[in-house]
Amino acid sequence: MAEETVEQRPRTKVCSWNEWDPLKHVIVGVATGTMVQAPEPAMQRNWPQYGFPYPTYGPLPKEMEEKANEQLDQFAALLEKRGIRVDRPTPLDFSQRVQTPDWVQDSMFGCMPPRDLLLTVGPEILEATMSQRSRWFEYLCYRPLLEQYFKEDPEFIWSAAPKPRLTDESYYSKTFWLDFERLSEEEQIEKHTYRKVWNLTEKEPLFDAADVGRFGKDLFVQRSTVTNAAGISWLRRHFPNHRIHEVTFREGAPMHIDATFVPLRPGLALSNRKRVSLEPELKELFKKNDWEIVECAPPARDKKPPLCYCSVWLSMNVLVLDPKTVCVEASETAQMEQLDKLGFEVIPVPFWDVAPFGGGLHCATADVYREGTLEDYFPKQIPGF
Ligand code: DAV
Repeated sequence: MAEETVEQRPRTKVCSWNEWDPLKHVIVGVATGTMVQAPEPAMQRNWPQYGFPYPTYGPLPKEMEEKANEQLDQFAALLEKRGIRVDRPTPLDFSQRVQTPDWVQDSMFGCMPPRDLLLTVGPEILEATMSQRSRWFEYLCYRPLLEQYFKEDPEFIWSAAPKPRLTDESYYSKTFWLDFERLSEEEQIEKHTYRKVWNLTEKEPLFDAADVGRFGKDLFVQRSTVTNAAGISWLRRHFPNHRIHEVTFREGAPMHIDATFVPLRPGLALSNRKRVSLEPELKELFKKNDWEIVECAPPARDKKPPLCYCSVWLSMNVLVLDPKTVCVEASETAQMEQLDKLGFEVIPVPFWDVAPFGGGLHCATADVYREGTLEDYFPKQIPGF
């Protein structure tokens, strides 16, 4: 019998410094078993029009799940056909009740959006803290892959941010989202976005990986409903060789930067036409370093689909395969045209059936390997930003 050793033949390389270098290896999520989450201090779902009034919870309908998995499988096959290695997570039984010494939570969530959880920075994959109890154990879905990469790539740095306690002290209110829903978007922005405070307290560092936009040496991290100031402070100390820029956009309930501010290639980023940056320094920094920021095209939809917590701006949640090639959701014709005019080969990918399971093409993926090196794309900095 072959002896098991820690270090085996290096079949795998983990490395990715930005969102645009040539993609060679990626994780694509799986929709199976995804839940409308049971209520918890971090989240209260209330979708009476779709059969899930607060506080009910349960799996998303099977026929929706089948359609989503079909689109995910087709997307994975498309990437493989282009020579990109694709791995898939292992779903757990997300309907199970989970607990830690501090709390009991009646359901988990799912593993469609690996981007939320896995932050790849160079040879490192960092498991984010997450901020919802229903997503506390989600990292387990990715452990079979991370264990394999650890064996196959002797240079892979595998790390996890401190697991948060997520006691009631991490939240201002147990009914935050029920109350928040009653505010108009202008009230949400006035009361919360301008103050950069939603339901997360600063008790402990909390962040989702998808609030980080990777531009080489510069990481742009969004303060959001799932990422607090302590989370950003933790990231700053964890990546001392990077420059971490905290950013906020004019939007009621920000969650994840990848439908708001998205790099396309060196010198070019796509910004949400509605969600304006609240830090003038962001624009200044880009201008100073000869980066162009273009406003995204109008989305194809004016309403999000049933049971979907993401917005219509998934239209700009694109996956860049290399600086000349980009995957865009197939019905987002205006977005496709705009990227075509900007010089990209645009690959249309049908993906809206995946949205209720946690996002678009960027959310549904996590980089393992992009060819390329760490570069400084913003040598002229703005003091204090
Ligand atoms: O703006 O709808 C989408 C990203 C979810 N991972 C939004 C957030």
